[in-house]
Amino acid sequence: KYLPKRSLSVVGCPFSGGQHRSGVDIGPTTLVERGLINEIRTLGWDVEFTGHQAFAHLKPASDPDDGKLKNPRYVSSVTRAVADTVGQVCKAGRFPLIIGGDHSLGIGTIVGVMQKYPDACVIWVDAHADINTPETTASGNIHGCPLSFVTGLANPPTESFAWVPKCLDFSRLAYIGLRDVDFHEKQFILENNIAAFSMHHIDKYGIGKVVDMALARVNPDLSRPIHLSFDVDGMDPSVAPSTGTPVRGGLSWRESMYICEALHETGCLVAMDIMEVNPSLANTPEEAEITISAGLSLARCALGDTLL
Ligand code: 4U7
Ligand code: MN
Ligand code: MN
Ligand code: MN
Repeated sequence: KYLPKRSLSVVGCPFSGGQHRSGVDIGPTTLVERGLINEIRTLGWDVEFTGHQAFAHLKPASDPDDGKLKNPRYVSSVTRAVADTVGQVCKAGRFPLIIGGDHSLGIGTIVGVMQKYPDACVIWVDAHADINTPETTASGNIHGCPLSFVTGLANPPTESFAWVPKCLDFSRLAYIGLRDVDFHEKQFILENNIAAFSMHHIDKYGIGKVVDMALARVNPDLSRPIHLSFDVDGMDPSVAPSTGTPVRGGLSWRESMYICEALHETGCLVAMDIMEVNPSLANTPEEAEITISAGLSLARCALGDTLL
């Protein structure tokens, strides 16, 4: 609907500054090494990939906490650069496939997508709600905060993030897969009437119905572009163990792929994040392997790998 040409740019974001565990920065390099580009080409996409984003030069010599927030300047510069890149890709009529990296990158991907598609909705697949504010975050890890920054719940979030526009209305955000939501985040979701489908709803209604209900809330006539932000910890640790903040009781392999397939089917998908793949946290080679396969498979399913 929005991208008649099937052209795509892979935006590799080797970045781990939004949380404290190292290794999530090798997520994108590993996905590309394992054949991501070719798999997408096989689906008929014209794929542009000119190497991963370089962030090292954005790291300040000193980056003291901003209130509770950790690495505030570094996360701010990196997400700002990502917003620029994603904005350019979208404006060129291409689909940005952003591979992380930790989920603080979502600040950049959402701001970038909104530059071209200001009325886009966001489907956030995650065990977590990632909507802590600089005041409510217990960890200070910015990967738990991106949605408070872009929705304006905390805007401007802090001095270091003064550039972030309020660009996502609560009525255009839907969660799928939630099961580890902090106390204040629950209040924010309820107070702002955000569409939130937890694992409980998936058990109750099934994933098919839940995707329909999520779309009915944020994109009832399929008249809006969709940005899918997929945190692999939304998946169950049995199928995506290599991630920084795994939570039991998550989406099965098929439920995860179904979400991507169903969003592809809408014809409205204009951008996708695959975040929090951290191969270095695997306890066995198999754990890394299945998590990387999951990442590759999510991309294929969202990009039109269908049998029928
Ligand atoms: B992820 C957490 F407290 N809510 O704020 C926090 F439980 O991008 C976790 O979804 C955030 O992986 C997880 O630190 C961020 C915590
Ligand atoms: Mn997340
Ligand atoms: Mn998460
Ligand atoms: Mn995580």
